[in-house]
Amino acid sequence: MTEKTAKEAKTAIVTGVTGQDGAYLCALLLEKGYSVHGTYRRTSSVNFWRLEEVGVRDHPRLNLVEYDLTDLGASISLLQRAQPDEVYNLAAQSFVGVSFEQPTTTAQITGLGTLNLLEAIRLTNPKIRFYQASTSEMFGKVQAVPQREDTPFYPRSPYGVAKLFAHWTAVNYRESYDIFATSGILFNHESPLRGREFVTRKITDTVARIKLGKQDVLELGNIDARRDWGYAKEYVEGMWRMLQVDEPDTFVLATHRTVPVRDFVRMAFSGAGMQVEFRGSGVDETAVDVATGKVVMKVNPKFYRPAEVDLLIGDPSRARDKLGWEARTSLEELCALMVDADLRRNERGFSF
Ligand code: NDP
Ligand code: GDR
Repeated sequence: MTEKTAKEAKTAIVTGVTGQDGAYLCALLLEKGYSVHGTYRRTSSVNFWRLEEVGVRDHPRLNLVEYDLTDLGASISLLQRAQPDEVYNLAAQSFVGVSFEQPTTTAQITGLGTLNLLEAIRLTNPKIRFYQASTSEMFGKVQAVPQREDTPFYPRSPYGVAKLFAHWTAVNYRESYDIFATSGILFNHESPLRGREFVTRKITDTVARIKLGKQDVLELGNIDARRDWGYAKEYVEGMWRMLQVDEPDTFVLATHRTVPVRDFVRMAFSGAGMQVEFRGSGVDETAVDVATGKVVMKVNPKFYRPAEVDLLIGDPSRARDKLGWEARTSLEELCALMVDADLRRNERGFSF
């Protein structure tokens, strides 16, 4: 895999550039010499804080474009104007919890939105290379451990179902129209840029607030759920690699380690210099600060989901063999860097 010279510099579209992965991927592509068209949605108060955090908000090769994935016409004109070599489709309604409350919106953005982009590629320039942000949520009620590219899918949420539609649409466009449509089945990946609604960041941000005396208790849902958590910055490198190989394919990116939410809670408190002890079980389970005897975490059933994904653990062998990609940062290191970032933000008095 060779770096492109400035003369051969490519153009990429990154949908969802305001999100966690969008910001890291955008920074990576700019570093590699790409021109990037990063798409964001028109809202009354657009927020580019992640692009600011990765230092590319005003980069001369970054063009920020208003775009909504649900609009086919907008997808066609986006491609006609940008003339990209590569499209990374990261835009989605990506929060599993909300997908139960807004299933139709989720299906329209996360499912049909992907179809719009692929149709736009088919109609304008089938040579464009396309990356689809697929997910371990497609495995849902898991049919095998660990999960690989050929493990049967069984999604457990409207989000998982919508992503499965998008995944098969990408495979179908690959097989029907010879489009370079690659699907990366990524397991959970986190960072200080993670949205605060997701469990790891909710934990690290709240632990920082508890440590600084700004909050008393962290409230969580199902802390028995197990996830395979990696570092987002490394995962976007895997996305890029997937579009540099000769053939489109499907790849799992994961760490091959699974940890319950409860252990991440313990790790985060420990990262802030606090030791906690878990007491009770089920809805009555709490975590107590050993130094003070105060309850610092409790379960609130309001955060339970109608259907849960209990256990995820991925087998990233194909990515290692074909892309030379491997997760490097341990969960302990990742948790520590998230806690540190949230301590600093909360000390400064604000946190996104
Ligand atoms: P985020 O939720 O942080 O970002 C999602 C992005 O999609 C945001 O920029 C959001 O814009 C944008 N978006 C939402 N709706 C639309 C729309 N209708 N039109 C255009 N853009 C829209 O997600 P992540 O960065 O964490 O994830 C990136 C992708 O990877 C997502 O597709 C996600 O489902 C998938 N994925 C993520 C994993 C993870 O662990 N992070 C694992 C596997 C897959 P706005 O800021 O306006 O809301
Ligand atoms: P997930 O991530 O659903 O795996 O989807 P999330 O962090 O939301 O949940 C992980 C697990 O933690 C449990 N949990 C809680 N979750 C949240 N958000 N808030 C809580 O208070 C809480 N308490 C317990 C959840 O029930 C779940 O089991 C993420 C998203 O990024 C998707 O877009 C992506 O596709 C998948 O990861 C892979």
